[in-house]
Amino acid sequence: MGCKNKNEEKLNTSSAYEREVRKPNIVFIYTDDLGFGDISSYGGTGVGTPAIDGLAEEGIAFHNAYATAATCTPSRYSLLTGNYAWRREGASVAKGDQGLLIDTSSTTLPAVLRIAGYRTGIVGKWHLGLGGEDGPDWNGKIAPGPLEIGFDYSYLIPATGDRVPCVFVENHHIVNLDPNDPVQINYQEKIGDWPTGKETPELLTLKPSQGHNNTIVNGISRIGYMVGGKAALWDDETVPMELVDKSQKFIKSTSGQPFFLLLSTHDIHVPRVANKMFQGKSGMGPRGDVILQLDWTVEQIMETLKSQNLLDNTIVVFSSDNGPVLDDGYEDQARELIGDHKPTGGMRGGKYSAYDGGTKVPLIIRWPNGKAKGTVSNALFSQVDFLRSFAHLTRVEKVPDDVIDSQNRLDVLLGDDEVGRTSLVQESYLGPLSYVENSWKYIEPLDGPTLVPWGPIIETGFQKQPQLYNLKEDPEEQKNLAEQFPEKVKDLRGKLTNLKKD
Ligand code: NG6
Ligand code: CA
Repeated sequence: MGCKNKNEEKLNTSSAYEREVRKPNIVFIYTDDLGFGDISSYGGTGVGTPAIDGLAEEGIAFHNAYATAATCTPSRYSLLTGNYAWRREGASVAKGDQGLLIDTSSTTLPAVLRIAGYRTGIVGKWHLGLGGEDGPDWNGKIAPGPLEIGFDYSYLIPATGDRVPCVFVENHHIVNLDPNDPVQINYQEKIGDWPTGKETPELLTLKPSQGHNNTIVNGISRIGYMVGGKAALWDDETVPMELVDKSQKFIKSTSGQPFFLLLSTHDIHVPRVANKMFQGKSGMGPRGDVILQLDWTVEQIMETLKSQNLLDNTIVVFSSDNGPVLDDGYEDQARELIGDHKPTGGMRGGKYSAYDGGTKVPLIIRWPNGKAKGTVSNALFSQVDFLRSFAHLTRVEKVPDDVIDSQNRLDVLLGDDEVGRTSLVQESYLGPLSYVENSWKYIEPLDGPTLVPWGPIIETGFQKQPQLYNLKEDPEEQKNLAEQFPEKVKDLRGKLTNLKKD
């Protein structure tokens, strides 16, 4: 038998495959605060997630994939721009009236896919700011936003579910806004006469545990003050149904042109308010119930693709923007009812943290035609790489130079390269950056609180001394080897410093 060079064989396989599924549709389901250990196929024990597990059975489950940051805004910034968000001043957790954080002249993932001929849409959580420097004009044309950075269609939760305004924005306008009842928003002080959680806690159906005591909308007090726009308010219990409905409409309106849909779920972020279908069904309280609800979302999307005969030419990606958190500001018993379930899968830290629990997230890709079906990949991958990888997949030859951090890792995504990146950076919420190279991880020394100060009981990663862990031998980051390997510390610190200069 003729002996083919292994690399050649690999190349042949991928290119034949790529030719076959050239310009597949891409449905990217980006969840919020879902931990590595929250889904059954990643070892979660608390809640069954059959639809998500089904994706893993039909695709590749990545066990060494990272969001770039331990909070939402910077992770999403990286996914869309192909750059680390710490390069952009102010790209930390965005306020609800923040102006657009992505420069409209920058290269973005949707813009690249549009060049490749795709119709591009985003449905769900945005949290990257809207409008110019002064923020959005809520009652007029809300721009710039997704439509100015490469999306053809958008249906947004403007910031987060726990930040005002609690309204959907479709393309440039608030949905169902009555011009006689304009929306007013203030993040500094109370405006209008709508009750607040601080003044009238007796009106609340869900009580805050930290912050979240400003304007009450639907019995839940939020971050920020709001008045007006009554007819436009969303109903927390049907937000996922609304997002599924808009996603289905986007998918169904395809006319043969390939499409990219970013479905950015509100689940499982706070406030965790499950629809009646899921209330009390998980036995783990609202946090478990909204995991079931998230699984339902995935099921609905897969059924839609199936009924539209699109499964054979659509890539489905499933991931999360940062690690998990239990008490994130509302008394929803997440901590009390967690039982043996381990949302981080046993990793140290969680949302906000410099430890791996903050950024190592589930990532599943289902390719059409059963490519690498049912496999697990341990290749090192960062979500910042989607931009160049999908550019390569869709034959966009020249990605402009403003995309600094993204690498073409299509072979990893296809399951053909089991090594992946050699290094990546993780951004914690309050300060330290970490630099991972192969199995080493360096966390820069910084002075600050060792626990997230407002109450989620998560280690931040702050330590005055440098930290060095061997992730292969010590994935729980328990044994700081910095003193034992000073040269390694010096080497990784130097590399991180150099990267910051790029
Ligand atoms: C924090 C909020 C938290 C959440 C987070 C952003 C408080 C006490 N905590 O400031 O509830 O909204 O910001 O989460 O206000 S993220 O997933 O969108 O990054
Ligand atoms: Ca998040």
